[in-house]
Amino acid sequence: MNRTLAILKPDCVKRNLVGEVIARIQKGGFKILGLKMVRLTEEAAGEFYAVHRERPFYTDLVKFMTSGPCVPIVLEKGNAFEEFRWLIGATDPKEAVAGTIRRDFAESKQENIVHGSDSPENAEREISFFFSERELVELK
Ligand code: 3AN
Repeated sequence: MNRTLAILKPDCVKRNLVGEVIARIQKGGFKILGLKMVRLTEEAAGEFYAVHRERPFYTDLVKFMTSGPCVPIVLEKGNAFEEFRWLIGATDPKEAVAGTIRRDFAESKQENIVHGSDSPENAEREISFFFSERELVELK
């Protein structure tokens, strides 16, 4: 078992898709270890996406991620990050496989509903960005 971080992005919250997306995640066999709703500041969003600082879409990405509340969720499953990347699909919803969350709900490469960590190392770094260990439950 290992952990990954999902973020239901501001488009997901605004479009009232939080429940539907969480249902997909739970049906996919992921256990929820922690969940909250937060409004990211510009500074926090900039720090979270620091790896993309040089990319042309960075400013718009920070603007989008601070445009409303989002819902970070800590998930547990065997092979969590890879399995979750499969469940959400490619960054560009047009390229995402049928039945994936982004293919079914996302509107663009930027407004693509959900974030998923891209490695176990980044998952742990991203989890600690949003949650302290005492906020996470232990599943037996
Ligand atoms: P993913 O979320 O699939 O891991 P990353 O990490 O490459 O994709 O990008 C992080 C976020 O930046 C994406 N979720 C998306 O919101 C935004 N993004 C990535 N590529 C583009 C792009 N070409 N144009 C606009 N936004 C993008």
